[in-house]
Amino acid sequence: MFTKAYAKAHTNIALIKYWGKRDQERNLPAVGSISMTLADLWTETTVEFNPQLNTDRLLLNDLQDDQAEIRASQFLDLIRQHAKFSLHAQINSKNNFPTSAGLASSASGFAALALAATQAANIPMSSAELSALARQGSGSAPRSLFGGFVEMLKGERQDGQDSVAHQLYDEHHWPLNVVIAIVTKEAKPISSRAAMRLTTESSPYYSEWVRSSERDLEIARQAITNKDFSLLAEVAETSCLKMHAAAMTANPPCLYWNAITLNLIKETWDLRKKGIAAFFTIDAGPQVKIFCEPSATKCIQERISQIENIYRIQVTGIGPNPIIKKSV
Ligand code: 2P0
Repeated sequence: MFTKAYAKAHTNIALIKYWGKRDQERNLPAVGSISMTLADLWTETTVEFNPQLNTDRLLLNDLQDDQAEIRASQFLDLIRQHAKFSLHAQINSKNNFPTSAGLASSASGFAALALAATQAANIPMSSAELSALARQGSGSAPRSLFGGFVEMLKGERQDGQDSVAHQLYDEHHWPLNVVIAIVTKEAKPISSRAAMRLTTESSPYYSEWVRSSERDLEIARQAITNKDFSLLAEVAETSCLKMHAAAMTANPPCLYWNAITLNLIKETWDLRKKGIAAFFTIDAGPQVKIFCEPSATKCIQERISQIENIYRIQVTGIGPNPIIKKSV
């Protein structure tokens, strides 16, 4: 029995980064990661399997997008294989934030698609199974299956069944804010997937990146448990800088930063020296995300709005679990 289903999943930002895969084909991460789910950035997706369709159709932000449609259809193939049926679906997906601005739309996008599609196909899945499914869409997507602070395990098994996400703490544990500085509207020069591959194959720092990640995860878990902002600041910036150092030293180099990114890094360090509880993180793009204690938000916003050529600043808190509804 097929129905229509809706899911809303929030995007997430990694504090301890995922970069590199131990298995390309199954999309298994080489390192674990820890993220914070964001309150105000989300994807809403409806999926309806329909016997009258002979291909999957996707509307992304009300527009046709051939590339995204192919990726979504390949993802639904996994569900069709699992459930042994052959129906195609109409998918409508909307982000309430700019889709290609380096704000992890693939994380919330594939989390929402996994939840809505399995619900619409009436396939009961455990949390671990959902994680494994979402991971095959995007490595950061399992983290968006939960609110609050989330850890994604790299796992050891070849079939990837232990490479799953789980919630460390919900969104009430430690309210933090993120000030997101969007410094360009341009698409990233190289996809995360391609850059991870280059880094794995050619960076002399890659093995050290993988080796040292276990310790970073341990420190971050401890910092979050104890709500120790200084410790989290130190380990999150270290993880981010090591990830980018490994990517920059790939051949050819994968450099995501621009001059404004560097200005924002220096500004964040300057603020911290002055006693403001703030630290930065940067993903596969030049945007800078500044984590802070809520009381520091206004000051940070004011300071970074003085920096030239910032295109937009958005502030968000820590977000909840996804919402899933049947028959909308
Ligand atoms: C992260 N990023 O932990 C890291 C940090 C970007 C930088 O996960 O190839 O789109 O689909 O598994 O999830 C972005 O990579 O990569 C990412 P795939 P994904 O958030």
